[in-house]
Order: sequence, then structure tokens, then C-alpha cells
Amino acid sequence: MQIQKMALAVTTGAVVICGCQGTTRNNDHNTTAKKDGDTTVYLSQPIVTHIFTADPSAHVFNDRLYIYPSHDTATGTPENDLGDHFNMMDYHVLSLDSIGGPVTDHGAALHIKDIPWAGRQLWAPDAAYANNTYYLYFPVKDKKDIFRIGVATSRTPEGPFKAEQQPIKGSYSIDPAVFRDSNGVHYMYFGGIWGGQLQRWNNNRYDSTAGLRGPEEEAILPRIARLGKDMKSFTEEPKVIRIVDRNGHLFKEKDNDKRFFEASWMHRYNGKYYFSWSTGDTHNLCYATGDSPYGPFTYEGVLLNPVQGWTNHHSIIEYRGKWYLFYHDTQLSGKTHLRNVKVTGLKYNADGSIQPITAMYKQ
Ligand code: FUB
Repeated sequence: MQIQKMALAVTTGAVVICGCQGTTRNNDHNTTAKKDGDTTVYLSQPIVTHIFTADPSAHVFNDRLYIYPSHDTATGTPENDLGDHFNMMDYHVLSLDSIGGPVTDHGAALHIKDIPWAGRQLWAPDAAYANNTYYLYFPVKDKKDIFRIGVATSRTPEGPFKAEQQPIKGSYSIDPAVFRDSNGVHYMYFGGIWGGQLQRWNNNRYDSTAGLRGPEEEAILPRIARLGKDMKSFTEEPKVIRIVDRNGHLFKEKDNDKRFFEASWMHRYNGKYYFSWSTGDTHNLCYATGDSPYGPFTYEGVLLNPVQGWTNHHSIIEYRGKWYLFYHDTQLSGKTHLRNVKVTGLKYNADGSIQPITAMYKQ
């Protein structure tokens, strides 16, 4: 437990963590830490330090901020390129009512043992609200070791959530991001290559032998599917999302500082759709804009430069009139699979472009 600098109060089933000395004042800038003779400067501090958290999907429900992160756990699973070391067992929901204010950890919201079809590895989740119900969407490998996307429900945003008996029909791969358009229609964006298995899915068919693309081939694209009114089903077969350059050309696999890898997110700003993602092995968060939730999206640039650690994963939301980027790094542990969630402000230029953020540098 890493709560030395915190005042801890236990209430009914929840842990309330009050920040002291900036530990949970997550908009502190220019905090330094000594590492291997260098001084690493971090733009923000971890939102909580008593558990490891990653892949933050932030939402505003009833004027309160809720964060749905992965709950990183040290299980000792050996590290490999398929991400076996990301061997998470449950989710905790965090909430706060002001950026930099006290954070509540609501405890275990869903455990893998309570998902009837799950095998292993609870990866990056997301959440949505409709039908007087809160929905938690999560990727987990099924008993055949194939990633599928599941859904669980609760009457409250913090859970606990009850999982459906089966994964969402037609779902696959990882990193669901559920977006509510202004007309009330919900869409799920998803997919991730390498350990996320998206390379095995062509035309929505699974082929365990299908591999990654060669450098000159078109890069693998993320997927979208419209959700039904029940929020537990797709109303259509998943479609690919085209991300193109200014000349309308798709990226190739060799463009790996820009091409899609994982960590989809969608938000709207001034009527435009902003699709953002991680480039994985080059560690950028990039974004592209379009006029429809289905795209095509035109590449705009990097929004977050590489952070400490291998993965980069985020969400972008507006809260009380200001825009924020939630992201993670490995400041607390120095280990790729034991991450900590952070937040910082996000600014747009007058033309709608996002001012790129650098969250860490060495002095
Ligand atoms: O947390 C496990 C995986 O790492 C996520 O699903 C990816 O987006 C990456 O952050």
C-alpha cells in the first residue's frame, strides 16, 4: 500500500483519500523525482497512490467526475509482447468532485470471478449511462483465450456491477470506448493490435493464424459498432474506421508513429468528431477529426507525447467548462504493468487543433 502521505478515512465500503502535500493534487506541475541520476519532471502527479491504475476512462455523471480505470496488479506473470503481464483481476471506480480534490476509491466494482465467460486479463474498460442504468464495458479473454467485450450493469455509477452471462455478440479485441452522440445514439469504438488480437480479425471473422501486417501494407484499422437501445448489443456488424492523411491516403504499417495500435477515444468539440488513439510501439497519443462518428477521420497530429512506461492510454472530457486529458504513466513503480492515472488540462487552438502535451521530460 502506498498511502503514506495521505489521510485515510474508511466509510461504508469506500475509501476516501484526502490529498496531502500534493500527493493527490493531480494538477500539480513541475514536480521532480530523482531517477538514475536524472531528474524526471512530471507534468502531473498520480490521482491515487494506494493502488495501481491505468487506462482512465473519465465521465461526468450527476456533476461528479467518475474514472473507470484498469486496476493493475502484480501477479508475477512473465512479461512478453502479447502483454501477458497485464493480468488484471478486477476494476475499481474512482470519483472526485473537483480536479485536484479528494478522490474516492469505491472498492471492487467487478471481479473476474463474477464474469461467467471470462478466462483472464481484464483490460481497459469504459462506462456509459442510459435507461436509468450505468453500463461498464470491459475486454477480457474468454475461456478459449480470445479477447471479447463484455458488459455489466449497476444502478449507481460506482457499482458494484453485475456482468451479463455472455460477451456482447459480434464483439472482439480490446479497449471499448462508448460514445453518446448528441442525438442519443451510442457507438462503441474498439480494437488493439499485438496482444489485443485485432490482427486476427478480418471482415469480422476470427483467424488465429492471421498475423501483423508488413511495413508496406495498409495499417490495421480500429472498429466501430452502433449499440442497441438495450446498450448490451450491436445493431450492426462492426465496421472499420478510416484514418487518412491530408491527401486522403490510409497509413501503412511502417507509419507506426501515427497508425492505430489501441486505446480508442471519441469526443466532440465545436461540432467536429475527434477520434484519438495510441500508436503503441511508438508511444504517441494521436488524433484525427471528421464530420461523422463513423469517419473518415483526417489525421491532425500528436496530442500527448510518450509518457514514462510502454503504454499510453487516455480519455478526453469537458468538466464544468474546461477540457481535461486523463492519462497514465509509471511514475510510482517504474514498471510497465504497474501504472498510475493522472490528469492535466487540454487546450484547443482557435482552428480547433489540440495543443500537444508533453507530460514528462528529463532535466
Ligand atoms: O491495460 C492493458 C492494456 O494496456 C490496455 O488495454 C491497452 O490500451 C494498454 O494500455
